[in-house]
Amino acid sequence: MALVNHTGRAHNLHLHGAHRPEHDGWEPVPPMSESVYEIEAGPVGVHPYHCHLAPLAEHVARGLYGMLIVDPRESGRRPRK
Ligand SMILES: [Cu+2]
Repeated sequence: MALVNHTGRAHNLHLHGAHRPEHDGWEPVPPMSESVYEIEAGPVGVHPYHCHLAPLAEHVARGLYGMLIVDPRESGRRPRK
């Protein structure tokens, strides 16, 4: 997954999940640049991510967060009732 920073401030994409430390998203991505995070989809579940630069609450309040949902490969996600 890639973070393309078209803003005038540095951001990053800190991942909460299983991945190699060098792709943990702590490094700032300067304005008008991008960073690619190499991660594997797993384990099954919900993996939040967010910008982790100060002031963190401001970055998150402006919507710099999200989640990856990893479904089981064989069975997929059960239909909602
Ligand atoms: Cu940010």
